[in-house]
Amino acid sequence: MKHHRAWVGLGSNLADPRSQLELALEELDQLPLTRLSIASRLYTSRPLGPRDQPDFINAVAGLETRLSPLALLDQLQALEQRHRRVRGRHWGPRTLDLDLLLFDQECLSVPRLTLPHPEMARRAFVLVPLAEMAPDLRLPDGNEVATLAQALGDSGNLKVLPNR
Ligand code: ROI
Repeated sequence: MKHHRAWVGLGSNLADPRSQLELALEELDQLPLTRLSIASRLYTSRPLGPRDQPDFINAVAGLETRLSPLALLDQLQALEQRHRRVRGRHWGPRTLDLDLLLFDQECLSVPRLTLPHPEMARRAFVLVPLAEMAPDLRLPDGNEVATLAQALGDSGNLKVLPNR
């Protein structure tokens, strides 16, 4: 079975977001046929979408996996459920959000999953942590992560979270 490289975006703005993310990173490393190979620093970011919600903590993780994209998605969704993610208002606050951003250089569009993640090139809270680890990484369309991140400037008002 072949190894794949997957990138996952993590976000939380409820119920001690820093702990949600720190625990989620450990749990990603425990998923079947998967290990965490790299994690970005944690960032605080202003909410994209409705403003009347707490700031988010965001990070990105690089996984090595032998799962298929949909099997990995199943695992990520089960992990979200274990954090008792409340599915409330669209684009509202959440305890843990895991977005499958990239899976090798695959382009996929099925009802459950679009790869690359269709919003990632517009989201500073995804591109800035990703560029920290993999500036030379390119999306399947040829765009370089660092270039996309620079183009967004400081739109998400991202700040590295100080260590506790
Ligand atoms: N805004 C920020 N800053 N970070 C997120 O992770 C995030 N996730 C979301 C919405 C509500 C769109 N806004 C966000 O799902």
